Amino acid sequence: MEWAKAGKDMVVLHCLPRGRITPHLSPFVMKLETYLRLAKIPYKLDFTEPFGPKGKSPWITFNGEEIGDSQLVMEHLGRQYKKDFSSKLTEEQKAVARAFYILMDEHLCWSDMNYVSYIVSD
Ligand SMILES: N[C@@H](CCC(=O)N[C@@H](CS)C(=O)NCC(=O)O)C(=O)O
Repeated sequence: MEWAKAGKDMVVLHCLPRGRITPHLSPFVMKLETYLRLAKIPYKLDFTEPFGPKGKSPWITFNGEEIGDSQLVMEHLGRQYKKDFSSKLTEEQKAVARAFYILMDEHLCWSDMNYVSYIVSD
């Protein structure tokens, strides 16, 4: 497999190219790359194959596995590297965090797309 050449324990983050005046146009890539940097997990960027097996971006390859969806990737890497930043939360706090994540990822982020189209068309 092409991305296995990246080496053991190296995350390859596949995504669209960076924005002109933002680190990235995709909020999902912003979230995932911020997590990788905070968790100090080694990663490389790939802009040549931005859409993964499920046709969405971002996705990663990691030790021969292909994983899509920024949240599932963070949960997977959190377990692998013991870098789950929610692990110290109570069950109630985890439930609130999950509600906010769904509000942001599934609903509010799409209103941000007006801003993205402004940047792209500028
Ligand atoms: N839940 C996914 C959402 C990813 C997503 O919707 N990415 C957009 C780009 S920002 C995409 O790939 N859209 C293509 C499509 O929906 O066909 C995640 O967190 O990674």
